[in-house]
Amino acid sequence: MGAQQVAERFTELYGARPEGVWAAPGRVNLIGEHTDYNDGFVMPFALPHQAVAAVSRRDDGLLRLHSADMEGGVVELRLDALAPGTDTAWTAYPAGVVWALREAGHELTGADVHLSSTVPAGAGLSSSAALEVVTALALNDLHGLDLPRWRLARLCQRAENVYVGAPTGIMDQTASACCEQGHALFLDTRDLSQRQIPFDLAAEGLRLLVVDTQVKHAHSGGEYGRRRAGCEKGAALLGVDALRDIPYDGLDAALGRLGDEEEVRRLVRHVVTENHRVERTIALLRSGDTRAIGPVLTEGHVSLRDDFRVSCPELDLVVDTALAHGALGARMTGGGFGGSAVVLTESAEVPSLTKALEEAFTAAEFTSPRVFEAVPSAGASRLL
Ligand code: GAF
Repeated sequence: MGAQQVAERFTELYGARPEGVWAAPGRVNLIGEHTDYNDGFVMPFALPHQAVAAVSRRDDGLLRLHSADMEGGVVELRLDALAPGTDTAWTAYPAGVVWALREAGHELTGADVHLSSTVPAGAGLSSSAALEVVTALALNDLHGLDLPRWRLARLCQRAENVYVGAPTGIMDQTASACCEQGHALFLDTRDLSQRQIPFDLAAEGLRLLVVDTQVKHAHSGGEYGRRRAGCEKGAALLGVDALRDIPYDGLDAALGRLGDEEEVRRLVRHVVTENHRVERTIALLRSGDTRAIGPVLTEGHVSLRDDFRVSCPELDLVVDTALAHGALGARMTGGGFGGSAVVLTESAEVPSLTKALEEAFTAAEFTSPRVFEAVPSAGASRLL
C-alpha cells in the first residue's frame, strides 16, 4: 500500500492527518544463518516488501495502534502500563518498541499509529522486524531522538527479546534499518560493523528466487531458544565468549574437546562452518565469481538440515527440486522450522524451475508455495 493511502486511512481512523509516514522492509538472508546470536557473520538484504506506518504524537500518555492487516479496530494502551509478557498479539511489536525506548530513558508522551505491511507474516522474511523498525524510526524522527540506525536496531531487538519474548539475534532488525538498495549487508554481529556489498544479480543474468513454503513458523516457541542455549553451552564448554571465537581451522580440535556431547558438537560445527561460508561468499562476490556462491548456499542448507536441524520436509523439497532442475544453489533462509528458501538460478531457468517446484509440491500434497524474485531493496526511510 502506498504512503498516501496509509496516510488517508490514518486520517479516517484518528480524525487528523498524520505527522509523517515511514517504511521499513522485510529481509531475506543470503548466507549466515543462526550465527547472529553467536557473535558471527550474516549477509541479508532488504526486500521490496515493507511495513508502512503513519504516525502522530500524542501528549496524554496513550498509545493507539491499528493495522490494516489484522482483524479488530484501534487498540488503546497506556504507556505506563506497557510491560513485557502482557501482550501476545501483533500489537506487542510496536508497543514493545515504545516500551524499549522508554526503558532506555527516552521520553515519549504517546502516539497514534496506523500500520500496513506487505511483508508476508510467518514466512521467515522478518515481518516482525519490519513492524518494529518502522515504529522505532517514526518515533525517533518525531521526537528528535537522533539515534543512529544500529542503535534503533538494538532497541527493536530488545523489544523482541524482552517484550515479545522471542530470543532472536540482531540480524533482522539491522537488515531492515540499515540495508541499501542494490546491496547485501555484510554484518559482523559482534561489533555491528557493516559493509554494503554490491549485489546486482540481474546484471549477470542471474536471479535469486524466494520460495515461501507457507509453513508458518514462530521464534517464541521453544526450538529456536533450544538451539541458542545449545550454542551457548558449546561456547562455555570450549571456554570462549561465543562460538565466533572458534576459528575454522581449529574446528576439528574444538569438536574433539566436546567428547560425547553429540548435539552440541553438531551445533558448533554448523556455526563455525557457516561463518566460514559467509567469508567464502564475500570473497567469491568480490572476485566477480557470483555463480560459484551457489554450492556454498547449498552446503549451508545441508548444514542447517543435518547439523543444526532446523529445516522441514517442505524446505528440503524446495532445495532438492531446485537442484534437480538446474539451480546453481539453494538453501532455507531465516530461522527455519518452516518459512522460506532461496534459490540461485540463471534467469532463463526461472519459468521451468517455478513449474517444477509447483509440481513437486502438488505431488507431495503440500500447499502450493509462493515464488517471487528477491530484488535487493532500500532499508527503512521516511516517505512523507
Ligand atoms: C531469525 C532470527 F530473528 C534472527 O536473529 C536469526 O537468528 C535467524 O532467525 C537465523 O539466522 O530470523
